[in-house]
Amino acid sequence: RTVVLGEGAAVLAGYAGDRVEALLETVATIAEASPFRHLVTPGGFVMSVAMTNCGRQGWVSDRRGYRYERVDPLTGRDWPAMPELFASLARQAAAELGFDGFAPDACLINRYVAGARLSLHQDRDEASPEAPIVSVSLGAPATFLWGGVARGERVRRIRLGEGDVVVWGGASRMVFHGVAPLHAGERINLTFRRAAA
Ligand code: MD3
Ligand code: FE
Repeated sequence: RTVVLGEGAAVLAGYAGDRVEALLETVATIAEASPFRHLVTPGGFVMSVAMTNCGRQGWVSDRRGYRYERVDPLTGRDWPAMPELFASLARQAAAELGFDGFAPDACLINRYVAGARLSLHQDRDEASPEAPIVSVSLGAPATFLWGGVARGERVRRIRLGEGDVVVWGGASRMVFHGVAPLHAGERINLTFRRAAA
C-alpha cells in the first residue's frame, strides 16, 4: 500500500515487511563496531535520540557543527560498510517513486526510547540534494511530523510502524520534519542519504 504525502514523497506501508528481522540483526552487528551514542548539538544540547552510522559517510554533530565524516570520531575507524541488504532495500524503495539509481553513501541509524524525540528540522548537510532520502522504521511505532518547506507551515502528523518505508525526493526533499516523543518501547530508524556529490 502506497500513501502519497506530496510531490515526490510517499509512505510504502510495510514495504520492509519480510526483511525486518534481518535488518534488526544487522543493526546490532553495526552497533558492535560503531556503538550508539548521544551526540551534542552545536548549541550544547545532548540529543535524546542515540545515533550511529554505516556507509562511506556518517552524519555527526558536535559543538563545531553538523557534518558528514568518513571516520567515526568515537572509534577512530571507518564507519561499518553499508550492508547489501540495506543498500538494495533503499534502492528498490526509491525506484518505486521513480528515483532510479539511488546509491546511498550514508545510513544514519537512530534509536529512540520512551521520551526521545527529534525536533523539527531540514536535512541540508548533503551535497546531493537532487537525490531522495529513504527512511525505514523498525520496532515501536512513532508519530512523524511533516511540515512545509518553510518553518511555521502547518505540520501533519503521520503514524509510522514497523516495516514502513518512506521516500522523500523532489519538491519534498527540503521539507521540515521531526518525530514526536516516543510513548513506549524502542524504535530504530534507518535514514539513507546521498551525502557526497
Ligand atoms: C522528510 N530522522 O535523522 S526519517 C533524521 O524517524 C530524521 O529518525 C527521522 O529526520 C527519524 O534526519 C525521520 C524520515 C525523513 C528523513 C529525511 C527527510 C523524512 C524526511 C528529509 C526531507 C523530508
Ligand atoms: Fe531529518
